[in-house]
Parts: sequence; structure tokens; C-alpha cells
Amino acid sequence: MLTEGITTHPLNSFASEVRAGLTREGQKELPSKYFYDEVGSALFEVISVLPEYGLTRADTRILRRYARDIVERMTLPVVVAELGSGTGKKTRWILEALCSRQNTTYYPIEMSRTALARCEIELGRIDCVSIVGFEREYLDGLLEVSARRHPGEQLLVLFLGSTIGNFDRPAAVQFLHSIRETLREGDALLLGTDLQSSVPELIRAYDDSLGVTAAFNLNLLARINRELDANFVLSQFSHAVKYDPGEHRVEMHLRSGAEQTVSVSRADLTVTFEKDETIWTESSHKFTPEAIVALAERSGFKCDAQWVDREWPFAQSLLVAA
Ligand code: AVJ
Repeated sequence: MLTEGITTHPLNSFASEVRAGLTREGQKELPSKYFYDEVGSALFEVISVLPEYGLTRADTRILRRYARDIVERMTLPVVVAELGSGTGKKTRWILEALCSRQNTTYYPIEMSRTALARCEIELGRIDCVSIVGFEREYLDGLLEVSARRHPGEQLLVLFLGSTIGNFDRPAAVQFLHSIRETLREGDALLLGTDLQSSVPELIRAYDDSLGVTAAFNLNLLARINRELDANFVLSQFSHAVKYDPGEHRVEMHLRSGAEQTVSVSRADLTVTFEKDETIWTESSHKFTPEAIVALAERSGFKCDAQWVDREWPFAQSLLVAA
């Protein structure tokens, strides 16, 4: 595999985003994209097999069951790009379905070098697939992929796992619109989204009984300690999960157990927390199939088809660039 590109998030952008988030007026925040260092990515792999968290399995099941239907809606030849491929486990089914019809180039776009390397091992063995990995931010990577493909090749972009749910609604429209701008008419985006379900079930999915999600959340502070030379005392913070019914989203926070001061040397920062004050670390928006159709239309796509899992409310939607 050719892994192109530059280093992972440069330290200074991590430092400046941590600084910006922790010095905000009102609610403190940290961006969820920083969960996925070596430890965080490993913890997420565990989350994805927890009984309470059915999202990843549902995503995979739909792809396995409907891969053929999905690719049959594309005009060949097709090149496949994936935003945040992780280890690419779920993508096997799409690539294999294409294999009976063509040789396929697959471009995983992923900030984690380890995940990219594992992606090559997982998928590089499929005979008719060549993999070109990009260690890049989503949109930068996609621009490169789009520039590289030959005229006449259709692009199928995969954005799986309900990562779109981490954006708030206006940012989701904005992001899909930016994807649309890198595409040509007729290209497609396969979008995986977690659907609305009962609140207790949603809360359990983010507050599992083993405490793996709590560790995943707290690892963000541990990462700041490691990489930015900070002195968060992890036992002074706890994992908190809330559901916002108006926004249809699960929120994860880290709650300070006491009034305390923390310093983050490499971000030139000293920050004070009140007892019970929280840092908002992630939103996971939940959708309805109709809301996805509307989201698509507001960002320059048309929803061509949707597939919903029977066991866990999750949808894949094939959005075609209009
Ligand atoms: C991979 C971003 C979709 O929001 O459900 C899992 C990450 N956070 N448990 C999600 C996550 C807490 C996950 N996404």
C-alpha cells in the first residue's frame, strides 16, 4: 500500500483546539476526533463488540446483506473511497461485490497510520482490489482521490458508522455540501446513520456496564496528559451521558468531581473547573430515514435508496450527487 501524506494532527493544532475548547465562555468542549489515538482506537474496537452497542454490527450486517444491491446501483467502472476507514473491516463486502464485475481501486482516507496499515492487511488480500491509502483529513483526502481518478470512472464514497452523527445539524449539511463539491454528478455517497430508538436503550449504548465507554471518554484527558504535558487527575473526572430530546442526540461529557485547577503546559493553559462542571466531548445525533433524505437534498444529493437493519435501528442511504 502507498501511504501518502503528512503527519497525523500536528501537535500545535491539537494544542490550539484543546486550548480553544477549554477556555470557551460557558460550556467547555473538546473535539471528539481526538478520541482516536492508539489507546482510543483500541477501546473503540472493544465498544463495537459490546452487547449494549449494536451500531457497528448493524452497519456491518446491512453491508454484508445488501452489498450486491448497493453496487448494482452504480455505473461501472467505479473507484471506492472511504472517509475514516478504520481497519476497513466493513468494507470487504462492498469490494467483494464489485469484484465479480471489475478490478477495483480502493482509497481509504484515515488519520490513524496504524488503522491504515491494518486496513491493508484486512483488504489487501482480496485479489481484484488495489489499495492506495491516504493519511489525511477527510476533505483533503477526497480532493486528491477525485483528482486522481480517470474520466469516466464513477466515485463511490463510503462514510459509515454514523460518524456524520458527531456533527451538529448545520455542520452536517455543511460537511455533506463540501463532499458534494468534490464530486461529479452521478457519483455517490453511501452514508451510514444510527436511527432514533428508545432513550434508555440509547443511554445504555453509551454507558455500558463494563465501563469501556467511560474509559474511552476519559482517555481523552489521558491523551492530553501524554501529548500536551497536562496534569489531569483522571479519578477527579467521571463519564456522564445525557440525551437531548430536542436535538435527538446522545451527549458524552466528563464531569469534574471537585473544584480543581489543571495545567496543560504545551497549550500554555491553566484552567479551573467548578465541582460538577462538565467538558462536552461528543454528540451522537440520531436520525429518521426521512431526515436523511432531507439532509441529502439540502446538500446537493438525491437519496437513491435506503436499507434499514432489522435488529438495530440503523440505515445505509445511497446518496447520488445531483
Ligand atoms: C464511531 C462516532 C459513530 O458516536 O456512536 C461510541 C463513537 N462514542 N461510543 C458514536 C462512540 C461512544 C461513535 N461513532
